[in-house]
Amino acid sequence: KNQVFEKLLAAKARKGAGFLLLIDPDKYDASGLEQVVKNATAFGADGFLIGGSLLFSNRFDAYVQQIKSATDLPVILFPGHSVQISPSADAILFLSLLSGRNPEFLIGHHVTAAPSIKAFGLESMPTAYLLVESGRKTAVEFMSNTEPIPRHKPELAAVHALAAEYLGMKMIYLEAGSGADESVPEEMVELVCQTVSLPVIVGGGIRSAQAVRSKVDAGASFVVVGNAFETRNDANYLKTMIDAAHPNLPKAI
Ligand code: 1GP
Repeated sequence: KNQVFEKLLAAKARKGAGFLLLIDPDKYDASGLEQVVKNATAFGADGFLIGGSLLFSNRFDAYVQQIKSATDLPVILFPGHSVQISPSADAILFLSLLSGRNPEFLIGHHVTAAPSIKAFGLESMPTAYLLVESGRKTAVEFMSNTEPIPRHKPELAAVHALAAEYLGMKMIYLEAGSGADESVPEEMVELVCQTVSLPVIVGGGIRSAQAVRSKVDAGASFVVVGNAFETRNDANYLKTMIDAAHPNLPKAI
């Protein structure tokens, strides 16, 4: 029970922060998928998120199995929709899109998904998903039909995060959206981290080791990167990005 969550917290405590690789399986071919999972595992990533805003092909479960067989790190569902649930994963980020006011993404999909989560025995990690304005409209903004938090209003993100903590959620996910023009501002990460005692995940539009490190320095417990590796298949780049999320390890930049 809560094994994946405990594992993530332990990694964060030991390494200073953690690195999660987001995989949108539709963006990789079979050998590319296996390669990036094996490389990330070898380079010390802390887990994999699988998901995206668009529907995957009907091979979703096969993709999850393929990832599981290439790594012993936690494989965590990051569903853009309640159909993205697989019995082969270890856990699920049970996301509530708290920054929005669309009931389907606050509770609707959760009710649809709950029986599968129970039947599959997936570990559920209740997570407040806060979408932050990041330039051009992102897929998650469009698909969820919600308004993101203005990027110059860190105090709005902080009060949403506080409400999440009082609702009993386990983590906060500050999301700029996959492939975002601009990542979540450091001032916002910092204020959210000062306001709540929950682990804060930051993702969306992070493309450099410096950007990874500046989110960690602002207080992020976990940094998520996905898009950057879909467009740049470079093992050394992947390694540098992972190292940047681990300030307590000797290899860190
Ligand atoms: C998206 O936060 C994740 O949900 C990661 O974003 O794909 O832009 O790295 P990128």
